[in-house]
Amino acid sequence: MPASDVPPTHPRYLSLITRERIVAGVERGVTSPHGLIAHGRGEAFDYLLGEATHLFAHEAIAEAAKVLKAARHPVISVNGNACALAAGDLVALAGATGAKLEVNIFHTSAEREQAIRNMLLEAGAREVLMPGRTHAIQHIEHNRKWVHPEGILIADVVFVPLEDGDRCGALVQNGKTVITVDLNPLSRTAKTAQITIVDNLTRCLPLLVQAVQALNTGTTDNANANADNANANANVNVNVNVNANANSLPDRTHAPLYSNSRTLAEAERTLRTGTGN
Ligand code: PTJ
Repeated sequence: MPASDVPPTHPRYLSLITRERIVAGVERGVTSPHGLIAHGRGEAFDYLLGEATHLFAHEAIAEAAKVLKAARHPVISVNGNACALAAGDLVALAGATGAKLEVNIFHTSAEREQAIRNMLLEAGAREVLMPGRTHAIQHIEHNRKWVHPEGILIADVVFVPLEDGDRCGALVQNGKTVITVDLNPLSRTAKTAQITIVDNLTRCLPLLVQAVQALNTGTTDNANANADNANANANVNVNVNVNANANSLPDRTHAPLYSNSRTLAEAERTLRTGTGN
């Protein structure tokens, strides 16, 4: 595919460039053709959410960072869409959390599993676990049941962006704490995971890495202290700049304890009332 000739000044530049990453993923054998459809669905929800990282997503990101940091054996489960969109950030998250990266795909293909592994290695991963065909989690029938014995099989926390509902439910039934990223707050995955970040993977992943790094270095309070207190009210929908950095993260000092059902309710209300834009 020719390099993009979309100028950065195009009003839909980010969206179009992201779309090209998914197309390139298909051409490279990383992403399933079905992934194009999944991406389009994500785009539609993102459009309705104003293509912004809302306060409910920031709260889920902060909770995810804490849970990943406290995990004994965290694993990042990578599929074809996540890899094409964010290989570098997934590797960075593995580095920050000490989590293992494991390939796990819905649409069965040994070649694509290998292509995903290669792309993660190119992005700097030191180790990428493959699902194999010897160990499986329970409560699921299709290809996604296969796991690595040193990865998802023994994981206590699994970060799995763009998951399908069946496997998310199976992971939970297998005793895992599941953190997902899904722009659709109505999906079965969103409702089944313990933590759902309703945001675009490309926006929230750098923020999640940053949140974990802040926990690692003990700078979380400083980041929050610099934040705009007006954003702290969890009952108000706040659009946070797409390129938010540590100094623009909202202050959650007085936010109530994390609740995934509240996150989903706020995301759904934002969608239905059109207040995302
Ligand atoms: O590589 P494979 O074979 O594992 O296939 C991966 C896909 C994503 C194709 C597969 O898991 C699938 O079909 O997923 P679903 O059931 O379509 O769910 C994808 C969910 O992710 C949908 O709810 C989309 O709204 C959401 N989504 C799509 N793109 C993004 C997203 N959420 C966050 N960020 C995105 N960029």
